[in-house]
Formats: sequence, structure tokens, C-alpha cells
Amino acid sequence: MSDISKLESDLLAAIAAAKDEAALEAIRVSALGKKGSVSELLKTLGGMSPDARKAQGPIINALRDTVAEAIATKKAALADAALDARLATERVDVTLPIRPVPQGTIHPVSQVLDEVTAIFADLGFAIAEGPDIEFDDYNFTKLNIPPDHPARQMHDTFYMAKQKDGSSHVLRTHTSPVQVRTMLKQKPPIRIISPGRTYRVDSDATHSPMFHQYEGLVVDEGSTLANLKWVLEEFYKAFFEVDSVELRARPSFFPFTEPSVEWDLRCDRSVPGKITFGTGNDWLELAGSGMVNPRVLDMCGIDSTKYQGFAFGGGLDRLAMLKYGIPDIRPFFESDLRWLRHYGFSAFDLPTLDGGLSR
Ligand code: FA5
Repeated sequence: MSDISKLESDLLAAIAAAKDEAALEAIRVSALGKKGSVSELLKTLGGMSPDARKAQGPIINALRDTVAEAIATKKAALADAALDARLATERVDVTLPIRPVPQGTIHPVSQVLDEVTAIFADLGFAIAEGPDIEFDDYNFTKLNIPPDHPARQMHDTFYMAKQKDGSSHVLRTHTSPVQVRTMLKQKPPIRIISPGRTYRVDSDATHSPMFHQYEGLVVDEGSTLANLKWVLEEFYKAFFEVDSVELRARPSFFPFTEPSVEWDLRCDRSVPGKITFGTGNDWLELAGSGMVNPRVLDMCGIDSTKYQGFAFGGGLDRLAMLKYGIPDIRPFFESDLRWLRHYGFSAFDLPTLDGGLSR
């Protein structure tokens, strides 16, 4: 075997045995680099006689081409193998179950808000909203509580500085101003539910300076107290997830409703720490309500000789406390993660009437 043939077979064997791209590169440099074995052979052509060059030229050039091609082929094969190996290690089994997501829970107030709106949406109520900073006029005057009226004392109000134009604002003390906003812009029939944040100068285990209420309003030509009772019964049955409830009406007073009725729900509290609705000998105060005072209808541009309506409202936080056995309202707003993990709800369980309201 000639020296050139031996060099070629040695180089091809080394190329075939190269384990990775670095080893292959070393072979390329040793053969085709500036001082490589094949390059050195090519340099000898210059010192040869024309006849010898004619004979050796094609042989040495063929050697260079063969080695270069073998290196290129091996390089592509090594790159393919490296990609296959990477793909094998990075493979994801999409059929595996997702990892549990323990972080983050739905706050009980958000949960209850979603439950309440799901129930009322099913009863055909639209959702209405109003701002937290409300006109004094809408929070009080148009609800038949004029300035200096003693009923203003019933609400411990956060007043805001008077505006240049003489108007004054309050942090709304209840969601009832949404009644005003709705009636001012919408003609009957009206059927709305309005959950939202409310504020009063008040703080103890069951009262918070910022809390949540829900408000219902129905205005039509023939709405009655009997309709109101039916709506509340349907609501409490669905909310407390029981087949039947019993409501007790008590006379009450709200300047914006006449007559005014407070509703109690029959419940059983005989087992300490547990409350069951629909049975038992206890009564739980749940909502204020009444027929919308005709003066309020007129102040909001609705003809009280043609239309009548009923309204009701209560505390959302209170509903959450009752349904989920939360004894104190203050931690609701302390953002303590341990409390939230204990009382919070899964973000994947949206309350729906057919899928189930609570977990
Ligand atoms: C009202 O606010 C009336 N607007 C309800 C109403 C609406 C009557 C429509 C008639 C027609 P009241 O002041 O009673 O009513 O408050 C309603 C509920 O809000 C209370 O029963 C209680 O559950 C809740 N609430 C009141 N103050 C606080 C507070 N500081 N912290 C937590 N919840 C409160």
C-alpha cells in the first residue's frame, strides 16, 4: 500500500471513529489544517517536476476531497445524533396529569359574590354597578334621606370634602344608590342586582369599615311584596343549597322603602358551631327590604302612579360568614395567607347553578 493510500485509510478510520464534533475537528485540523498531513502533501506538488506533478496532483487532490467529504458527512451525522439525544431527554409526556397548583385561592367574598350573581342571573336579573365614591345626593337625598334628616344618623358615614361646585361626595354607605343610578337611566321594567363595596365608620368582630353588600331592585307595573318574598325564598334556597327555606317578615324602617320589611330565615343552631337552614327553631336576620317608596320613584323620574317596585339588600360578607362558618369579619381584609388558604376556594371551581355553587 502506498503512503497516500495508507494516510487515506488511516484518516477515514479516524473520522469514522470520532465520538463527537470536537474529536472530528481535531482530525480535520491534523489533516486539512495549515500544517495538516494532507496540506503538507499538497505543498510538495510545487517542488515536483511537471510529469511527477501531473501524476501525483490528481491523487493528492482526490485524497483532500475524499477526506473533506468524509469529515462533512460525519459532522452532519454527529449533529443529527446530538439533536436526537437532546430531543430524547427533553421529551414531555403530555398525557401526564398537571402538577397541583397550591398557590392562590379565591377569597370567600369573591366566591359568595360569584354565587349570588349566578343565582340572580338565573332568575333573570341584570348586574348593575355604581362607584365607591358616591354623590351625597344619590347615597341619601334621592333615597328620601334629605340633609339633616335623622335617618342619616343610621349610617356612620365617611364624608369627603365639598367640591368647588357645592356638590358633596361620600364613600357610599350602602349599595342602594345603585337603585337611583339605575332608575335615572333606565325605564321600567327594571330587574337588577348590584353587589359591591360599601363603607361605614364601624369596626368590631362582625362590622368592618369596608364591607360588601348586595342590592336588588325590581320596578314594574305589578310588582308586589309577594313577588319579593318569592324572589328571596328562591335566592336563599339556592344560596344555602337546601330544598326549602322558611322566611319570617318583621316590620322595619328604611326611608327609601314603604312599607319596609326585615327578613329572618329559619335555622337550627342547636349543634354548637354548626348552622343548618330550612329547619330548627332559631331565626337569622338576613335582609332589609320593602316596596320602593313612591317619593324615590318620583325623584328618580319614574311615574309612581303607574309603576311600583320592591328592593332588598344585605351584607355579602355576612352571607360568607354564615355559609362558610367564618366567625370574625376582620381577617377578611387582613390578607393573611394562612387564613386565605384555610377559607379560600379553588380557582378552578367557578360557582354555577348546574355545576354546583360551592365545593
Ligand atoms: C341597608 O344598608 C339598606 N340599604 C338595605 C336595604 C336595601 C333595605 C334595599 C331596603 C331596601 P342596613 O344598614 O341594615 O341596610 O345594612 C344591611 C346589611 O349590611 C346589614 O344587615 C349587615 O349585614 C351589613 N352591614 C352593615 N354595616 C356593616 C359593617 N360595618 N360591616 C359589615 N357588614 C355590615
